[in-house]
Amino acid sequence: RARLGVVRALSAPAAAALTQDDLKRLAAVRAVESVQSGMVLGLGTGSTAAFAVAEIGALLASGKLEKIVGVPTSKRTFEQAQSLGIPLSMLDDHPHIDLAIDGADEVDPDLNLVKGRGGALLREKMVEAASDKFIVIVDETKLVAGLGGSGLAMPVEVVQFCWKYNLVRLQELFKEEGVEAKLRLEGDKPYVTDNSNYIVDLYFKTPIKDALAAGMEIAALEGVVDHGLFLNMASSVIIAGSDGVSVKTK
Ligand code: ABF
Repeated sequence: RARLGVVRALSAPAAAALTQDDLKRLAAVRAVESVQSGMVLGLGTGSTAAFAVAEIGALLASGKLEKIVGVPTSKRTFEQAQSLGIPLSMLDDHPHIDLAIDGADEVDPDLNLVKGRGGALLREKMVEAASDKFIVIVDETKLVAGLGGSGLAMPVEVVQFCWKYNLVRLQELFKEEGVEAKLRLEGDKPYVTDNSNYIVDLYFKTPIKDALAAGMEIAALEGVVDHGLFLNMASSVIIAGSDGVSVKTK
């Protein structure tokens, strides 16, 4: 089980007045305290990660940080970071990343994650797997007792070719659990990832019993590119909630 680290409590009335965005920003700013000049940084995707990218941009602009190189996990993040003047690169040129900071959709008590509801799971997993340290930043709504337990999507990125075939195979894989598989849409068209793939969202009715086995079975299907189970990857999780900011470390 993860260890609960430093807790920096906010006073109750102050915390109660905070919006969800305030909590995301608090977690993001706390994570950026670990950034040091000269680092190669994995830049996450999503509304929480965007606060971290903004903070890194502000610290660079003020001269408090120098010589940072960012490796973005999506085209969206690339555009945000570029607009803030953060020097950018790719894994091809910087295959070793010092620290990645990113959000998550679900965090279980062992710091395993569901990610990818924002559609960027493949690049996130590649960049975060290449990182010495991966700090996850969430507000307290992302905490679950078991992955898949929120009733929301667990995404699987699949090639476009015969996507329906894979959707059916994914559904059959979890037939006993009664999982529903749906092609992710954007308007009335399939959602297309930055890597020109589709996403099949899996909806579990109960938490996934064995996430490691589930991840391996999903990944073994030909035509599956990757899935949103990020197991044993997070070094620590920063959680902002009404009681303050807490850090859970492996
Ligand atoms: C990324 O953005 C994803 O892995 C996850 O799907 C999503 C979380 O978004 P938000 O921070 O907006 O809740 O971190």
